[in-house]
Amino acid sequence: MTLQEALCELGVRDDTLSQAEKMRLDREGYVLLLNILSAAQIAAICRAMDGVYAAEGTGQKDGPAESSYMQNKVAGLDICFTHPRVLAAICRVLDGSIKSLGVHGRPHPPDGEQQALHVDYNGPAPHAECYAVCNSLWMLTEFTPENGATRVIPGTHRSGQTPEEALEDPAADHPRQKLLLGPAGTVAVFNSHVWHGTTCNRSAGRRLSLTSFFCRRDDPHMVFSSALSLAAAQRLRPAARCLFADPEPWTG
Ligand SMILES: O=C(O)CCC(=O)C(=O)O
Repeated sequence: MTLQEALCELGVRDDTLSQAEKMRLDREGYVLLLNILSAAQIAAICRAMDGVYAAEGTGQKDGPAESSYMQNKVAGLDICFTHPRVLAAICRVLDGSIKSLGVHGRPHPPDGEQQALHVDYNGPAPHAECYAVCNSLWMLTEFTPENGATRVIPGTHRSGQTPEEALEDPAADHPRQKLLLGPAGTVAVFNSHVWHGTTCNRSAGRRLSLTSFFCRRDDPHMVFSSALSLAAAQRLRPAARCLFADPEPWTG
């Protein structure tokens, strides 16, 4: 099955995103997609992820901040790399040449830190609007100004610079930063060359989210084995499996 056939089977069409959404992604580097998950889907995803977090100590004192490749640890997250609206947005940024790099969860607990502004790429800065990476941030609780919503600096995917190159202190607040805010069930798709990062969680509750990350299918800086384990590959239908590209299964 070709990638184009897979995307078509998963429901991605030229008009899956509105013109305004496409323009926002192009110019600002991000777009908010509302009502992607229902309350029942959110509850099921949170239950599955909490089992992994409890086993790994993710988000707990001295535990890791993030749990990686969660599609290999639990079933039930497949919507995060197969939803047509999200895939259409990823395809817009990566010119339709996409490869899933898996699903990663971040419980961002109370007092969770403000990350330094960063991009999700180690290769050279993009030029001629040819981008290598694109992320989708799935809000599993409401994202508010108090609970550590992700900040982005609009338009910086076109700056040709990383925050480390351009800023004296990438961890500091930035005068042009915008917060990605929305109710649970919202997905923010952002060009991963946009400068971004979590803000500090000053609320009493966890800010639950996951990221479903993609790269350009043939990017030379993102070449490693598939992000999909053999067991997960067997669970998926061919169109979903095709998004992961590599025949070699994930080895951890
Ligand atoms: O969870 C967030 O707010 C953003 C996470 C992020 O930027 C990252 O882990 O690279």
